[in-house]
Amino acid sequence: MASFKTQVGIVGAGPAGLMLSHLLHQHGISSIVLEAKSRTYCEERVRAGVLEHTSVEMLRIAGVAQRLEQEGLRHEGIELGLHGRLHRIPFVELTGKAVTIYGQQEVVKDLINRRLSDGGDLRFECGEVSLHDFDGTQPSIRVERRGTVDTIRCDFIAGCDGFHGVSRSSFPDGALTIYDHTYTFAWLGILAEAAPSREELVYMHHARGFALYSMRSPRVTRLYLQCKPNEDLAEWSNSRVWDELHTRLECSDGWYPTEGRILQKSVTGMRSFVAEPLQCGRLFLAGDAAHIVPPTGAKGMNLALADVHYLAEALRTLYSENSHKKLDSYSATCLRRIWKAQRFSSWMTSLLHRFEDATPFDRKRQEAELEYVMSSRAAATSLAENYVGLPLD
Ligand code: FAS
Ligand code: PHB
Repeated sequence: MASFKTQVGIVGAGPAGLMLSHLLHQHGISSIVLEAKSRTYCEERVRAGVLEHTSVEMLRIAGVAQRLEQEGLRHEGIELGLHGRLHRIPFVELTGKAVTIYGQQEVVKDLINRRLSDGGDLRFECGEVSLHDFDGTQPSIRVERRGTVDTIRCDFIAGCDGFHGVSRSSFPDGALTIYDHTYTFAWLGILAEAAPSREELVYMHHARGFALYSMRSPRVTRLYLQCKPNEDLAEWSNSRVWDELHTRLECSDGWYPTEGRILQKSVTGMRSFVAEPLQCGRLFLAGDAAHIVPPTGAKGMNLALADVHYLAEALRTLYSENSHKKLDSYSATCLRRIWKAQRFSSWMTSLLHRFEDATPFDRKRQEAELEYVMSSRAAATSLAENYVGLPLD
């Protein structure tokens, strides 16, 4: 039974928890990060791949963008597709900003390396975590592992433990208002050892379902197919996956994705979820612990980074200026950005996916909306400014 003291106890070593710990360190604020999984697991978990302009700026200013700037792929636009016809959305021309393709696990690796080289206290495979007294003035985190219980006394707790974590479920009954929508489809995603054969991402609307062509590096591509939520991967041989991708992504210019060895195959559910408020006493939620967006808008990781940008700034002003102003408005500030990202992500999802229960009128209306976005500079600019990331206010 050991007892530790720190200013901020952080649960979860995903992009949110690690970036928060780093930003706090830069402000001279101590933290301990508790992570249930091993370091290797966190560094190898394949998730998001698109960094907004806003996130790249944040990582650059925080001094953790060296490898990102060397290995990240700068993309100045995306392509939307309908009936095999592609239309490019030129981000830089429309907004002056671009996005960067850089795997989430690479961001996690960079942050872990930096925290450890700065002497950060990261505890992987930490054991069973429980949160206490965050409605009082001396919150604590109990960590039970192999029969021993450690206690971490802290001023604040940051719940950065994702959707299935312990933090949100620690809120008292009735303290949270939940907004939730689960889609009737999912994404079958693959990672393939195939050099990208197209410069930019392709978002394709197809009668058989949505398909996305993305990438991770000059040697690895990432592709997604709309599928059933309970899709059985055993029914998807590698050749069936490539055939379906070929069918949905074949373009009128004759392009279709280059095949390669499939390194990873998974099905990811689609939901839109927000828990309000993001604060209960001295417990603050950030990232997937408070909100989930469907990945069509590539907002997941970016929202998590934005939350901790605000939380770190709020904690800095408290500790250095003894001002509670930003901490008291943390939840409201994040929720303004979260709901804009929810709107954009569900709009992109409804624009590009096949809805089984759609009427013929719905289908025509959906195609007309996609045609409009593919032909109107105003509509393309709206998509572009949301995709590259709205400014942090
Ligand atoms: P994370 O989930 O990344 O991190 C939370 C951490 O807390 C994890 O390491 C977890 O092990 C730890 N933890 C959980 N419970 C704990 C406990 N009780 N004690 C200690 N630690 C605990 N977004 C996209 O834009 N594109 C994508 O393609 C994409 N794919 C995704 C695929 C999947 C399967 C998932 C789940 C999400 C995906 N996302 C994608 C969204 C993703 O990028 C998230 O938004 C992002 O990981 C959020 O980061 P965090 O909030 O840090 O949460
Ligand atoms: C990805 O590369 O994993 C990716 C890209 C764009 C999305 C979602 C996922 O909208």
